[in-house]
Amino acid sequence: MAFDIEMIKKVYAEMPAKVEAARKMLGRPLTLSEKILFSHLHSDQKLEGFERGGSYVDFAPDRVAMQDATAQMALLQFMQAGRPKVAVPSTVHCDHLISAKVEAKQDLQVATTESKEVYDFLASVSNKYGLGFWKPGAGIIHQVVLENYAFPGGMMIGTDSHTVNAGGLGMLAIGVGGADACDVMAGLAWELKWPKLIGIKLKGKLNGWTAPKDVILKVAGILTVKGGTGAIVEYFGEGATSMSCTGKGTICNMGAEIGATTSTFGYDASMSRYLSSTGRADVAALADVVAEHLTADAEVYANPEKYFDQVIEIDLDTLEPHLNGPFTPDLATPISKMKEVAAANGWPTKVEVGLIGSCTNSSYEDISRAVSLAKQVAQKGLTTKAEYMITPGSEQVRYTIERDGFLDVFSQIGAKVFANACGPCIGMWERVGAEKKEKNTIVHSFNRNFAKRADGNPNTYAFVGSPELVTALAIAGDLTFNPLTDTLTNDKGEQVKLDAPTGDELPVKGFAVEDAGYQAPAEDGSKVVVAVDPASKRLQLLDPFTAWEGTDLKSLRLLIKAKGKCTTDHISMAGPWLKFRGHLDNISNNLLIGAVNFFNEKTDNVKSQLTGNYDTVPNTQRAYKAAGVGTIVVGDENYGEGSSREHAAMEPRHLGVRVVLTKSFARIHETNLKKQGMLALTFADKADYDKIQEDDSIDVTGLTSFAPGTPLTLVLTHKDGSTDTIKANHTYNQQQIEWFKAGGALNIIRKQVAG
Ligand code: MIC
Ligand code: SF4
Repeated sequence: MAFDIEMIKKVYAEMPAKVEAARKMLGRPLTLSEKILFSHLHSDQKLEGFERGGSYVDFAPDRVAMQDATAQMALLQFMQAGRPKVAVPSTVHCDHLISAKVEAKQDLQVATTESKEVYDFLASVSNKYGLGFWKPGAGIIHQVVLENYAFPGGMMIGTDSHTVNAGGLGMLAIGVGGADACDVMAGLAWELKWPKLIGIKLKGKLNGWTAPKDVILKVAGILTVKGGTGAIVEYFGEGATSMSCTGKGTICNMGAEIGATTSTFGYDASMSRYLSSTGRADVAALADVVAEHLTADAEVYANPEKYFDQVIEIDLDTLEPHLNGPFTPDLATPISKMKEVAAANGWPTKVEVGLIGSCTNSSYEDISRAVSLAKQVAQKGLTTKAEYMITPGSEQVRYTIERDGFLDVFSQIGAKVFANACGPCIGMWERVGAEKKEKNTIVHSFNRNFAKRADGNPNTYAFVGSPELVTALAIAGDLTFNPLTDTLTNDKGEQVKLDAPTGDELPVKGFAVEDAGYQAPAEDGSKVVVAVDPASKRLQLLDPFTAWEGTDLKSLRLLIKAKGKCTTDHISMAGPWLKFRGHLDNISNNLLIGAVNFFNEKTDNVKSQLTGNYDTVPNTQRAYKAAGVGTIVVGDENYGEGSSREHAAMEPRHLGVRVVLTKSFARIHETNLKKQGMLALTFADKADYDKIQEDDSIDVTGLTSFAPGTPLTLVLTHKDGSTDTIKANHTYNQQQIEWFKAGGALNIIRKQVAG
């Protein structure tokens, strides 16, 4: 039986009336996204025709999921909220802190020793406050959620940007910072700007070498890393219904890479099959009853232009396998063009390592299709040229693929199987030789490929592809190998072609697992003690941030003007820093160390206006803090793209940065800054970015009359005494302005829950 089945029953029982009320109010057919949004309005939220991209709306999500690297901060905040138990079903998943070094068993053992303190903390908080706990080794959050918790028509939030993966099962699943999760677990409303809607019609059917991954790689190429910002992407058409549920998950997962709020698909037979196969026939039966509400009204898909803000059509019959990269997930190259494009750009074409798995692509179908290629190595007298590595997404998948003999086939091509965890995808890869910083190429089926992400080497060129293509390229050892047309030389000197991959959508013998790694919370957690050692290097209880002083901000110093791409990886790096995710002061030592200083093009090297000398960003900022001098960070477009990690907002807050002023923000990061009581502003005129100089002293005025929709004024005083006055826009609503005034949203929650 499924977890929390009573909650699912309630959602379905209330859905028809809520959908009907919204349809009547709008007087038109509804998209699936709208049906889910309208049926999850918070009880205090009035039903109205919300403005897409404009209205802030209060929602009541059905559940919350958190992974260990973000759960620590989310739960440290929740502990301050003063509630005895979480208000909605919530889970914690231990997946980000396990390094990939030797192989699964050994690596897991090392992690459970090294991170014992953190795991014990998460387990005891979960036990006390009623959260489900998934132990290290159980799997990656999004895969475990898809296998156990996601349900068609539901709404969930998760403290990880790839929470969107659950759209594969027809949910609206949205990535948020820990403070948002904390609100929902504390029983408060969750606020989101009513999204715009992008419809993607999938014509035709996937065939041959083309996989679901190629759909999203293509979409990323079209929309770019910013193109989905503020929007929900809804997929439909014959290509959607003919695709597996887990394939849909892959597409939704990587929707994070185009900045989309989330992505989703209407309920169909593939979802019903997946639910039944993962032990949730009960959920499928319930969904069948309300099936008409779990997809858009027929008129919507017949005339999508009328109902979506943007419509894109992709023909799966002719879609080619793609490789996206290097260094950004939206640089899409069809495999047939790779020879030319790689040569023109000087990309290294020898593939050193192929990696499959991660939360994005580790379904049974993915693995079985990759196996069909691995089998051909022996059959056709080939050898695998590159190293090959697998990170299964869950223990259930791992156990099942082992039972079905897939791991044996992989081991014949020399594959390494790492723990069911994020591993190389998040820089927890102890890759031999990475410290030499050699220029090299890897291909993987993960979702992100920002510089240094996988192995810390800035000269690793990482390309994202389907598990099938990654496997073929690992066999060939060549980035430009096009398996559709090219041949390989075998041990007899013959030219052989790889046959197109084949596989099973779901295990014919069903899924199996011995210990899935789940730990239920205590019925009564009131006696459970959560201990945090004050001397700990990894955990630190939070102190509330101070409230706004009630005046304009005067004489802020420029900490850094970041140039170009500045993702959350640049602001708060992962990899070796993950171990400090529960200790705000210690992790603050990585503040912006990856950002490029506009004035000298260097990373982690900025001028201190206190001394005139250059130093690291954290040192410089700590000196400002000690001197009681507020600072400002300036950024370029889509600042804070990537992860949901709120550390990227809490670190600057903790160290005394007051304002982040950019050309534009990524959604989650902007909210995280607001939640922590920071000022997140954008240039009213983007060209004003050029007016910011290295020695500027900056005043922010208009704060005493800070109001929604009214821009603020910034006065830049340059070194030579001249000044520039510029306008800065913001998207704060009244509630968010209160957060700013209180010094952070948590200061308000604490009062609300107590009162
Ligand atoms: C990621 O893929 O970057 C992460 C690590 O999963 C992050 C969360 C984190 O920083 O902890 C995400 O995508 O939100
Ligand atoms: Fe883990 Fe990578 Fe998925 Fe993030 S994208 S949850 S790091 S596997």
